[in-house]
Amino acid sequence: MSDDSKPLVAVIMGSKSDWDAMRAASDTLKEFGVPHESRVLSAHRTPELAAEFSAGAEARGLEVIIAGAGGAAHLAGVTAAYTTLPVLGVPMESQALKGMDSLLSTVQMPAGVPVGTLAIGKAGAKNAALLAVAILANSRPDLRKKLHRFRAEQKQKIVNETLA
Ligand code: RP5
Repeated sequence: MSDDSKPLVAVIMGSKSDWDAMRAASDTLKEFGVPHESRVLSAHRTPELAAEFSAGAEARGLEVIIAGAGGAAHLAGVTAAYTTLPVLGVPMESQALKGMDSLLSTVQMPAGVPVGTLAIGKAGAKNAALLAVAILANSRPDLRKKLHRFRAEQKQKIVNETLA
């Protein structure tokens, strides 16, 4: 699986100002060699584009969508409204409320249209990518192997930790 083949995952975000955190999702997908695309799409500022993108995602071959947004964060919910692909929401850390607004807006989807919500900010972005890899790995043994290796290396780093 190479990075430049047809994207399996889309990383979308409400504003370019989200990229600092959302880059962690893209970087992690890159590490796993998962072809993906990253772009800005806003539920508020470009509602038609967001709808068009989400409605066409499955036909384009995408399998998972990661959506980061902050404040009154509707992007993940709106995306999920237009597709049955798994949508992973990442609440951005907002200035006013430190991301509590984003978290509640993203996580509290009424029953019927799910959004899998991750932690606020960079940790959530990275975990969204790892979860996307885990979803893809259900039908891709090479990715499952990479996930096992990732966990083993992570464990080894902790085991090797020394405190001065
Ligand atoms: C949301 O508004 C974006 O996801 C971003 O987190 C927040 C602020 O956007 P900017 O004003 O920085 O463009 O739509």
